[in-house]
Amino acid sequence: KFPWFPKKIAELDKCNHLITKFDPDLDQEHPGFSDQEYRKRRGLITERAFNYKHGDPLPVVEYTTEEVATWKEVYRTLTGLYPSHACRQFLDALGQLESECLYGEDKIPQLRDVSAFLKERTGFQLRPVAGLLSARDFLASLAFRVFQCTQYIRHPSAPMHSPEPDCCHELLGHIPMLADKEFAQFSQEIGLASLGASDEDIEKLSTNVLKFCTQLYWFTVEFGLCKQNGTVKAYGAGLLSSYGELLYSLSNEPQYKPFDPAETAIQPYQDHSYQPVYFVSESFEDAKRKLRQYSSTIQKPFSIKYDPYTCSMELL
Ligand code: H2B
Ligand code: FE
Repeated sequence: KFPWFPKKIAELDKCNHLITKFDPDLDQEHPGFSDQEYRKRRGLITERAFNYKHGDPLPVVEYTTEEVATWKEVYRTLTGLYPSHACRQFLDALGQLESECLYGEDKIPQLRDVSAFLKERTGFQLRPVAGLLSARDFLASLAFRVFQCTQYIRHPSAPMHSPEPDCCHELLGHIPMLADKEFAQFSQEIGLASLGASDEDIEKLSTNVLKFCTQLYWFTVEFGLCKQNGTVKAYGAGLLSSYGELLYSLSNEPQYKPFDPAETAIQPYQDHSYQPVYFVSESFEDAKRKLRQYSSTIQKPFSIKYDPYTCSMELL
């Protein structure tokens, strides 16, 4: 027996379980915890995400002057580092987003426009989400090439760091990479591997499939590094949206390991500070090949194929 999982894209409406550990209403460490105005504003934005159903037009948020100022600061600081620190695929996509006037320091991009941009390139589309989603729900949406995006912005007192995902993290960290074909496919395949994973541990993984996929996602999509022309560059969204960790990850302080799914599965991770270890991929092609090789050894009671014509899962 395996847990329920979405078979059709519209069933992502049921994949809405939030994790509240970094919520500004509950987490005293959150920079917005004692700011009533900020929490009220967040509430307005997240309410629309809560009520969103598949097929609805993506909500348009009228950002305030203060919110745009936060974006501008983050945008300026990070774009200064990208040419030397970000991988080629990221820089290419960011260049396109800027030349199509979707990205710039003066306005926060709208999910609606960004979703259309991605759909044309890799078939990925966006869905609004109210906060940090459970790993199961988050990974399930990737299997449908749907990326769940928050729309609120971090607190103005801490523009360089956010303990939880916010629109700077999604738009600057994740979106440009999702415009790359190889990377998009890699992301979808992590999602597919997670579907219907039971909570029982598998001896071979020394953990369960869901945790395996979560760790894999963490050390690649969020904190991955890759080799390019003999140097190491960043492609993980957690790095590309954090000035401090982007610098640190490419300094000589942290430890590097070659990307290997079995290794990422057992590497403990940090969600309160910088990672002590990063995994370096040879290329996305190579990462995808290793992931496939590895996930083909995971026994599931069924095999699954995504049908892009009907946007549904075929169980074989
Ligand atoms: N939820 C949201 N809203 N954004 C994320 O980037 C995210 C998430 N990442 N839930 C997930 C968890 C990731 O850390 C893994 C799969 O647990
Ligand atoms: Fe993320």
